[in-house]
Amino acid sequence: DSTDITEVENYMKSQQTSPNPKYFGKAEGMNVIYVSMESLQTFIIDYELNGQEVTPFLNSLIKDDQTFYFDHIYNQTGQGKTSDAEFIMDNSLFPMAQGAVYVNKAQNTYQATPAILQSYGYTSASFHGNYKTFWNRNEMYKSMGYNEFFDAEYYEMTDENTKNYGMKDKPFFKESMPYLKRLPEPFYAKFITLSNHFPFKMDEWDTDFPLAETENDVVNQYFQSANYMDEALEQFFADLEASGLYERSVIVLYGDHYGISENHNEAMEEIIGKEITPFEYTQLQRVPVFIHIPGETGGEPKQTLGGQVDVRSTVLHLLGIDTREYIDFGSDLLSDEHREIIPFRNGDFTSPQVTMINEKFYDNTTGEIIEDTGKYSSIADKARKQLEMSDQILYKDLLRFHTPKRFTPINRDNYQYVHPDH
Ligand code: GP9
Ligand code: MN
Repeated sequence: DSTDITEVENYMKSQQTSPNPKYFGKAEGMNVIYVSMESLQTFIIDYELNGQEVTPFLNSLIKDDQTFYFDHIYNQTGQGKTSDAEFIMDNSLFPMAQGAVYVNKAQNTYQATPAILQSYGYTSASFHGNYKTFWNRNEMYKSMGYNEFFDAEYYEMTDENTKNYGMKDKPFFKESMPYLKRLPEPFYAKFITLSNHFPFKMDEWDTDFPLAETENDVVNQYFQSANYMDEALEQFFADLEASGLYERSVIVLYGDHYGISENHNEAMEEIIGKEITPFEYTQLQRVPVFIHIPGETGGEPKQTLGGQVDVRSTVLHLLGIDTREYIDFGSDLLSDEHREIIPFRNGDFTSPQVTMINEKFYDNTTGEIIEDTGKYSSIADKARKQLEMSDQILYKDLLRFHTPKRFTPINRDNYQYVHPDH
């Protein structure tokens, strides 16, 4: 019923973050390229393995004038992993507490980024070197309004080019370029990398980067595999420059979720040189976010506390799009009004002073447990409220009743992802 959407709409009005006039519209009309960086966690940025940088290209982007780097963004994914991260990025809603929203709620009504950008003349496409039915993407993409889906069928899935779920990142980006160049501009394109996936084992001919030297193969291999992704990204950026697209595109790179689970804490303690308490484990849930904007000055790494849910309004504001019309749980990372209560999908949260893990509050400065004076549980209530509202939207399919101005609702029948040879 429609009273529920009214409640959500009123809540949104009370939560609005005004765009920062310094950045609003600075990338108006540009192409938008997102890269989902498989399993990339923030701890590995600037990390040196025996004096050797693991991600030299990403590290160089931090120093690049035109890149905004955020080092305090927490992943908010649940069991839907990569697909949850995609969902959050495109919808600014939270994924589900159980199961994957891509699998369970693909038929719902959404007002996702590809659909929003359509009314501004954009074409959209997703690129991924795995088959289209994985994570039910071919169904969910219809609801989100993706015009094209370049899945495994568009790539040379040879033994040499693939491992684990599909394409290795270097051939994936290489083979994507001709398709990307053919898209009408402006476009919104999403690249979902794959080879830095658990258990991170590489084919020896693909790398000469050393393994880490803990007792744990998964952890050791992670460094090699992350280094390979970094090289693939460097190659992609070079190809974008050569094609001319680089100068007319905002590029957003984000880590999708953790790569190394708590089963590997012992080896990870060696890596980060600290005991992994619940508080430290939460710090490991940070994922890097880079936004490259031609002609803008990114400055020093930004410690703004945020979640993946905050990226969409940041980007839409850069494009000069007012997000007030949309149901959006995020808050522009570049705004002075940015909200810093970051819910995690399990109901925990972090905020500037305090982090809640399993009903316990931790002081962010000391990492020690602290008593609540009542103040912290009221922050917990605010975090929970956001998750509850978002859950209501998914369970009751409430966006059916929300009608933003300048938005054409998506008709799923207009979308299908069939390779031309079929
Ligand atoms: C599979 C890829 C990896 O297509 O997205 O999925 P993950 O296991 O990381 O969710
Ligand atoms: Mn993933």
